[in-house]
Amino acid sequence: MFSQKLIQKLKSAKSVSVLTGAGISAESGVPTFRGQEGLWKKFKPEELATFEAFIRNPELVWEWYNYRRKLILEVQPNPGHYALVELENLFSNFTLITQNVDNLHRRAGSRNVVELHGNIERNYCIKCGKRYDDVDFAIELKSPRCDCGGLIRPDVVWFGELLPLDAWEKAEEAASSCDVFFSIGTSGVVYPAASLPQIAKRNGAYTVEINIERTDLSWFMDEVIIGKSGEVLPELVEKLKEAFEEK
Ligand code: BV8
Ligand code: ZN
Repeated sequence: MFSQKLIQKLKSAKSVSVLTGAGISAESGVPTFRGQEGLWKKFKPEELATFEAFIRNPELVWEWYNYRRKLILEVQPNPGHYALVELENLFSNFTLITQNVDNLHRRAGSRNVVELHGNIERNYCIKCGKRYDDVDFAIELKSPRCDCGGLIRPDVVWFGELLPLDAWEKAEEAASSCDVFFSIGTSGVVYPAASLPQIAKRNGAYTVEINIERTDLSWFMDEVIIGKSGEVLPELVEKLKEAFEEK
């Protein structure tokens, strides 16, 4: 399943960066955005994941995030998340960049995590900035109103909003300076996150895609591995550990 070239590249790699999307959480039971059972099937992104939609109907958008928060609290990280924790331990310079807002990488034990699109377990008041980061409290809230009367919003990046600058800078730096770049479980539709594999490629990284199907990014990747991340990643880690043991 893995080319000798990939194993060699990883054996000699000083720095490895990974971009994940909703696909890595699919085997935990979290619906992806654009898949068959996708989150966007019932709704349209512009109807929910935008500031305008929130201002127009705060309760509806808040309810949608609470539906997702409840779902996320009931699921567990899957072998794909845990394999990335092991991969992080094999390299001195490892950056995990995620588009996911489900906090599953941190729950699995990943340490150097760059959350490009925020984190659904965090919230803040758009008027006074007060934080509401207790996810149980958030789930109890029917209407997202702060003590100051302002609206409380999820700490995620909506369409049309800028990504957190420090997160984007870390992600861009990690993509442009790594020897091997993995794009895992993302359809490569949402920008600027989807430009990271190209940035890595342009800067000389060996680029690898792991997905259950080809995507908009596949055509320029050095290697495309078709398979479930929860199965492919643990196997890759095993192969890599064997390769590291060989003299
Ligand atoms: C911005 C947080 C700049 C909220 C999200 C026209 C062309 C190009 C770009 C644009 C355009 N019009 C607008 C834009 C910009 C827009 C964008 O890219 N739109 C797209 C839809 C065209 N981007 C933005 O607005 C970004 N901001 O550009 O600001 C700006 C701003 C102001 C002024 C000037 C400039 C902000 C984007 C962030 C949006 N927020 N999420 C929330 O989650 O509620 S995006 C949302 O989609 C999630 O974060 C998600 O992670 C992300 C990407 O989706 P994927 O993760 O890839 O998930 P998807 O379901 O699509 O795919 C899953 C994949 O997994 C599939 O390939 C599937 O095959 C695979 N899979 C399934 N199972 C498995 C698997 N793989 C492996 N194993 C399995 N078991
Ligand atoms: Zn407030």
